Amino acid sequence: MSTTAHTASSSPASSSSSSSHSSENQLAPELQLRIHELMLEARVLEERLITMYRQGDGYFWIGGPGEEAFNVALGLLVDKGTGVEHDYLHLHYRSSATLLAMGADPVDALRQMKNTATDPYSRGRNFAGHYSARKWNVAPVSSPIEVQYSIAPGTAMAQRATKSKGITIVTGGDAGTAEGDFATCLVWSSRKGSELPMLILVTNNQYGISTPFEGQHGEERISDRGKAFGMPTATIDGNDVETSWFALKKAMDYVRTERKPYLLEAMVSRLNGHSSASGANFVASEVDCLARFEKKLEERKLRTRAEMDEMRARMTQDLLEASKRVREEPQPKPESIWDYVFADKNYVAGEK
Ligand SMILES: Cc1ncc(C[n+]2csc(CCOP(=O)(O)OP(=O)(O)O)c2C)c(N)n1
Ligand SMILES: [Mg+2]
Repeated sequence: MSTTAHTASSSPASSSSSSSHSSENQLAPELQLRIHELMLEARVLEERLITMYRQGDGYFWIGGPGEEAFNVALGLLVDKGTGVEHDYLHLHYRSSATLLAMGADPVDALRQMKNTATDPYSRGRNFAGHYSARKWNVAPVSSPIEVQYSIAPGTAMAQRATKSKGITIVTGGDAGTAEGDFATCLVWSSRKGSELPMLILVTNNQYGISTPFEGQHGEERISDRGKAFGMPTATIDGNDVETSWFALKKAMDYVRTERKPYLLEAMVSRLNGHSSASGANFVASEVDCLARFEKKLEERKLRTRAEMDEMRARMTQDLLEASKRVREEPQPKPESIWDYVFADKNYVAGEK
């Protein structure tokens, strides 16, 4: 796995110093503990979703075990809110940890798995990991892969047109970058004089369902493609919490300040295979970012193994109980089938 960080010759704005950093390469202890808690919660949530699927409380599972280090950092760094003044997110179906880090209730993910009418993301209409949250500018996650890359320039254009401070963040997998939408994103975000404030992310787990990364790409790194469009790029070890945090911070600072695109590729793991279609069993041969971070926390004497085990047991028990409650929640009524097909209000014109 390539873990080399590199930056294109066009120099991005340097990361501003922040109170979240306790040294050059280490985050402040409280932030490390918060990140760990969120990573653990995201992992336990995905384990519960897989169990629900296996027990017949859902039709399909897909999610993000193996992307927690990168995705939690992303969620914590987002400027969340509604409208152009805040960041827009065009996410992937492996983004659960980002949503949790932004403050989402994990029980809502169970509701989506069970397709209840109480599911706030799709009212029981979509499957696991397909988030959508107007209050935080999270555009609906799409099952057809990669379309988010050609949709995202739209919100970035609105941010450019209104001279707002928000940025647009788009993320997706490595295999999907073979599709035209990814090229569309690079073209539209980088037109000279009309550059867009876009953080373009790729989480590279080196698989597209069952197709290995090897042999699919002419370029050495996916991020290298951004160089042809004059944007700063980097490929980083997305399994490392601090590498992810500092790389995201640097890239975001650049996009926020320069109002231009940045392409960041994170090498991550796919810890439970592609989806329930491939069994969703744990793949022990891949790097586990959570286990790696826990070892670091122990070495740094920030959290003991016993404390982490206790946290995991408590979170597992809480979500088990929540899943039982969710089972009893109502399913969407048949007569509601046409709801949400079209917008019921003209939000663009300001209708509330
Ligand atoms: C347009 C489109 N083509 C094919 C598929 C089937 N499909 C679902 S996931 C997937 C692989 C995606 O791989 P990647 O982009 O690397 O994301 P990952 O699942 O590895 O995170 C494919 C081909 C799809 N959903 N949409
Ligand atoms: Mg992939």
